Amino acid sequence: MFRGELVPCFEVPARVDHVLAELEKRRLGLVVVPEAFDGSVLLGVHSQRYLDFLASAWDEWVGLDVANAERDALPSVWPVRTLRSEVLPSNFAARMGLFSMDAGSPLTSGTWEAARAGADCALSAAVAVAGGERAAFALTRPPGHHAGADFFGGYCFLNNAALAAQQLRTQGFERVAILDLDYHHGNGTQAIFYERADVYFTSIHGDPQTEYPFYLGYADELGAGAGRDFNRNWPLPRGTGFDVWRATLQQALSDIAKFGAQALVVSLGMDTFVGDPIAGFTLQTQDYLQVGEDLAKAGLPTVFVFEGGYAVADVVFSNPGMSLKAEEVENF
Ligand code: Q9C
Ligand code: ZN
Repeated sequence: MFRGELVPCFEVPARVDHVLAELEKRRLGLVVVPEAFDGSVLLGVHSQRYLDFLASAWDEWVGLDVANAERDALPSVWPVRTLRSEVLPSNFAARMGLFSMDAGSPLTSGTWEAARAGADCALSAAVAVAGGERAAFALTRPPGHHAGADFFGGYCFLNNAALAAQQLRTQGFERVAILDLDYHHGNGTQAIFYERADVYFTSIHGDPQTEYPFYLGYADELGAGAGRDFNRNWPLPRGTGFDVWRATLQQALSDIAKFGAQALVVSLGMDTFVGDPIAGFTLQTQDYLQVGEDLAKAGLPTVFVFEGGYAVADVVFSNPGMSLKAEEVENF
């Protein structure tokens, strides 16, 4: 829903198809299908009532009217401020609004299955890193970082990066850092860990004064309770280029080192790219090589989780020099 009309979604399957095709072509590493996790692992991050809603939402929607099978479900009413959000209404539209944050993230027939598969992908990457891999990239969609413990929005339903971080905690990493590089602030991930000292969250993003998700992501959000000083935001103005962005990245990495992180989860949104249709930074293709070098220098076991990035055909790497040679692939 955009300006009163239903418009095509930016978050489309082709995003992942392009990246996967390029990964296979350039042989950047072993490509594996994720394992399927038991649904109970999602409770490490999300509430039971939210998961129950998501799992049954499509069938409920079609149950209201068989014609709904041909149209997406969108929220139309929300429990803002003085309205009650602890009471679970039986009305479907009321529950849809209770569990959502915007009108730009429709539910469609495969949403739950796709979100589950995306979460499986992030969890599998975390398991691989916990098992000794230096890094693993979870090629997920839908993305996850806007999804909170009990709400969807910003094209996100299950918080893949939060699930990966929680999995690393469960598998013995005492201190885990999440570095969110998507153009949009990772409000869901921040909120999930806001009162925890064991997971440090830091994000570089467009200033919420002008950029989605608007209502979170300011520099004065430092964490609360036991989590005080374990949250740090780096809002930057629309139009920010690579020099300033990279200097900010280095500050964020320095804080992650001071925190004493034993593992890193990178929310890898590629909507920082200059050609992105819904974002405002101006990073260029070759800049991402330096981002990779900076992240490598952090020297931490790392789970990369795909987030946004909507310049669909350009989001893949177009530098043939990046491909590994056959013997390097063997050693990957
Ligand atoms: N006219 C992620 O990048 N607003 N989500 C779009 C388009 C929502 C982005 C407005 C942006 C959500 C994961
Ligand atoms: Zn984004």
